[in-house]
Amino acid sequence: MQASVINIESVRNDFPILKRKVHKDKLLVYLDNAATTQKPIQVIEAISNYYLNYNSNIHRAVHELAEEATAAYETTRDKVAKFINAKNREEIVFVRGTTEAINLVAYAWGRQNVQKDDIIVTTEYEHHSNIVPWQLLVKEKGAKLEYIGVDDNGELILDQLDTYLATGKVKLVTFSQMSNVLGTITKSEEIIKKCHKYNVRVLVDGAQSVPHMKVDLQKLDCDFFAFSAHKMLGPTGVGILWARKELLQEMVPFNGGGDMIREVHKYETTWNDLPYKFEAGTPNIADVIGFAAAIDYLEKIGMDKVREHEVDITKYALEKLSQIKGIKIYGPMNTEKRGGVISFNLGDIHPHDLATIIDEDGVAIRSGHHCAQVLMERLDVSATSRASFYIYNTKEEVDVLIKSLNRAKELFKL
Ligand code: C6P
Repeated sequence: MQASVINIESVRNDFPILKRKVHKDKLLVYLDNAATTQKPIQVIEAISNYYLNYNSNIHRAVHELAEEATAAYETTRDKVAKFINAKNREEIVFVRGTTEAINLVAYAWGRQNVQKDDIIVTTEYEHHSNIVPWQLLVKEKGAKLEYIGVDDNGELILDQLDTYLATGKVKLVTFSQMSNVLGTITKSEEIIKKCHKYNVRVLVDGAQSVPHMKVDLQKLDCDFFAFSAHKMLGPTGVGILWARKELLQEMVPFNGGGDMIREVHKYETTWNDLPYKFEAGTPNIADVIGFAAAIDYLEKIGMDKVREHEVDITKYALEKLSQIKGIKIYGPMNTEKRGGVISFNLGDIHPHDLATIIDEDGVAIRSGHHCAQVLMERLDVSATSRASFYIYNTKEEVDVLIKSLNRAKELFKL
């Protein structure tokens, strides 16, 4: 195995699924990490330990099991706050994922703050979850949705933001800190500074950034931030909405029910403290507890090393992929500007056909529109193939990908 800043051999041993064979005898080469990552044994055990030993509802009963479950659940909140350097633990709201976090803001903040003719600005490289909630909101309010365009290098055309801000009508600017298709890392701090000069709120979609690089929310200085546990070794069904305390205090609840109330009377209810005001009903206790083990795992490696490893493997993959005749790679080629997500098309082979062929060799990639159809329109394609890396991937696995792509080329006589 080629050298890396991460002890890959030891890391891979923590992921039972990586020993799995697919199509009878092909060792799994998992390159679909932008969709969801695999889970280390530590995360799997944290979840089963909860169910085996202290399964209980939280924030309600006083028995020992309930106390243990509540403590473990709240420990995850502290770990998340530290991981992203949030100022206050009350600003960390557990939700189901990035999608729910953005919908929560569009509903609870957007419906209170966005009026007719106001503008929400998003970008052409957003995931559908950072487009559709805003479309719903602007339709309801008679407001407008505008897009920052993407240039031919896969980067945002930031001059367009200046034009929108100059109208004085922008209420919110939102963007992904890393594109899930192009891998482009957004110039987030620059955008946020500009927006704040105009007193415009900013929501950052961190679904593809938090798993892969150090994110410091106090430095970033945005107003809302969303990400998902399952893209960073954690379980599915857990996500985080972070928002400034003052904003969460002003916002109306998203869901009504248990745990989010202080007092309920026949016709009036008062709200619980933050963050519980936004966590109605029995939450996903087991998976929130499992998420803490994922954070511990990443912190033990160190996010700087996670990034360094991915830059190294991405550089290698870009070099090797570029040598394949007929390939078109999307997004910046400079690894300082991008993360470990590489979208490409090979001749006129449909991405689904390509993905099916290389799956026969054990290589799992994603093909399709990647929930980014606005970007597909911009790129003038209906779909792409996408390989995406994480801490356990190796250059040898990139070699398997390349070999498999060459086999597909031969099959299609390209
Ligand atoms: N992207 C992908 O294969 P959820 O599904 O709520 O955990 O995350 C949604 C989401 C939001 N923003 C970005 C930038 C994302 O990449 C995703 C999820 C996956 O690219 C699944 S579609």
